[in-house]
Amino acid sequence: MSNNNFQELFVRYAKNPIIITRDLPYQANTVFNAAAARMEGQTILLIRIEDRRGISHLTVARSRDGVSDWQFDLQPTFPPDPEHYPEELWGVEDPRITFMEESGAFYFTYTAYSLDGPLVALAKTKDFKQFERLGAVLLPENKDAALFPQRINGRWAMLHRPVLHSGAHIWIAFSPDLKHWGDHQIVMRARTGGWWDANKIGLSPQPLYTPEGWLILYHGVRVTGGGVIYRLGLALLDLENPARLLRRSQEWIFGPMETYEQHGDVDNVVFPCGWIEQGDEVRLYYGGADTCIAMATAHKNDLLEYLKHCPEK
Ligand code: M1P
Repeated sequence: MSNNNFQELFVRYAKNPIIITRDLPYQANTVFNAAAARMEGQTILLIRIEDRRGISHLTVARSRDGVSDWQFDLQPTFPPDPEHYPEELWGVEDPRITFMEESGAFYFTYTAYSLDGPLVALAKTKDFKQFERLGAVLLPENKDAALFPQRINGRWAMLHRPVLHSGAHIWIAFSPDLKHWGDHQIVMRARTGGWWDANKIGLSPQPLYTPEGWLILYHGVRVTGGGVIYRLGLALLDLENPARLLRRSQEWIFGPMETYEQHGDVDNVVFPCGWIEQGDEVRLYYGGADTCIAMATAHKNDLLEYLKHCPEK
């Protein structure tokens, strides 16, 4: 149960968690960090499953109502393929799906865990049955990437999170063809000192279009004597120039409070990789404590209204 009086913007689904490892059709260690999309009246989750070696793959789960009666692929849908893609040696993790209207295809970024560290890779699908890999697009150490759904001033754009000498901040890159990326710029820095999002942040799900700007949900990592705490904040980026940060929440708006978020393979983690819009409602799919998948809903207007009261930048 919630233990303070903050008016939660995201309301947890009462029957969380919606997917646990025991629901899967095959043995695994954990299920978490799912990307989400809607296709043909179904919610599709591309879920991260860590096997009992510690290596992750992605599997598709489908549901009509987006919370129950999940139909899982019976085998890993998108297993690592290190023979053809050596960067996938230690698995594929944390996808983020973006539907590209221009090509009518779903593109997804994912973390390929290479010998030289995690890097950003890209793939596409039209049906979540057949997949085309576009390969590694950003060097290690980099992850937490997602594409924008449309070209911006003629170029594709992607948010990403390299780890640098100064910390882990959110960057943007642009591309003429989704393969060659450049014009790198920093969008949002991790705060410093005692802040909840000091030193390390990362994009959570894919950016969402709103008439007021690109809506961003990001995670901030607080390192404490008892371990890390992963919490979520909001931001708004300029529609025409998404390298420009318009607003950013000062407080976290969602954090681990329930048992399934506080205890698991990694305690005190909420980690969303997907959200879906249904009218004004936004459904957020997130990993709880790196061990299960949970869902929470918010109203997009409430998120934007909240951001309006946040300081500029
Ligand atoms: O254990 C929490 C998360 O840690 C990593 O996220 P990040 O590098 O952004 O801090 C990832 O391994 C993620 O999968 C995991 O949920």
